[in-house]
Amino acid sequence: MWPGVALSLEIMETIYSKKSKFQQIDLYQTRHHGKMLVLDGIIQLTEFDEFTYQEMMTHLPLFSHPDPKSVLVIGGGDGGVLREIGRHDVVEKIDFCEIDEAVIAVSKKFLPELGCGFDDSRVNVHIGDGNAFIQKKINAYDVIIVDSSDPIGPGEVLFKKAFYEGLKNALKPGGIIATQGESIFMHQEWVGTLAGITRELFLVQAYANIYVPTYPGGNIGICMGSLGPKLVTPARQICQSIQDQLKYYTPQMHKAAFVLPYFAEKLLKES
Ligand code: SPD
Repeated sequence: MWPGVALSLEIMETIYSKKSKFQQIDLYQTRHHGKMLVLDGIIQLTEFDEFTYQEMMTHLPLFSHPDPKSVLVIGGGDGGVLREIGRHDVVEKIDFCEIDEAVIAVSKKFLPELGCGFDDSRVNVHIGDGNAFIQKKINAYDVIIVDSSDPIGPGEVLFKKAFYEGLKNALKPGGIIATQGESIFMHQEWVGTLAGITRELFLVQAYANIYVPTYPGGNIGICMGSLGPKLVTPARQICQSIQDQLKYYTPQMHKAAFVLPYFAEKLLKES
């Protein structure tokens, strides 16, 4: 996907390697970064830095919402986002829709620190197409998180305007979405497209940038839309017992993530 650009990690062992109905799934033991999950040749996570992405994908929207009771996660079959949502007692119901049940099985078996997200009794698992799932939902969720792979293969449909229209319709008044927003360095066309779509559809739109050393460019974005609440400042206080479980998110990081380099500001404005 990124001709001329590569990241090298030394692999000690292949733990799992199989083609599912939808994609090639590989799990490796690396020398330094722990286990690494790769889908269709693209790194999805390593044990070394997965916390940055899962925490920010989850806590940015959940702390931006004043009272998130009903949450939907699309994608994220590894369970990491579910693990993070589980820290919020205020959440009553977590619907989860993933197209590839083989990813869930691999995570539960080999990545227990992520797969544990499925142990939460509030989680209802639906196996199927996220776009089809969302188009049937109206006024159902306070927060929707889309933890997708990249816009090729099974994730492609999740980067289209029709999908975002479905997300908007599925939100309750005052609802918030957070979607995997690619890299302001490596994927400017996709970032621009997502920003344009969310600006057109939502009352409030914002884009956060976070460090993820093993993603292309060492960073990734989170594209957010809101039907009411501000996004760039938390609406709820974090209690110390949750803060102590986290490694990346703090109320200060919440605000800082939306402060972007000038070129990215311009890209988002002009999209
Ligand atoms: N370029 C890779 C983007 C991967 C985003 N999804 C990762 C899944 C982690 N829960």
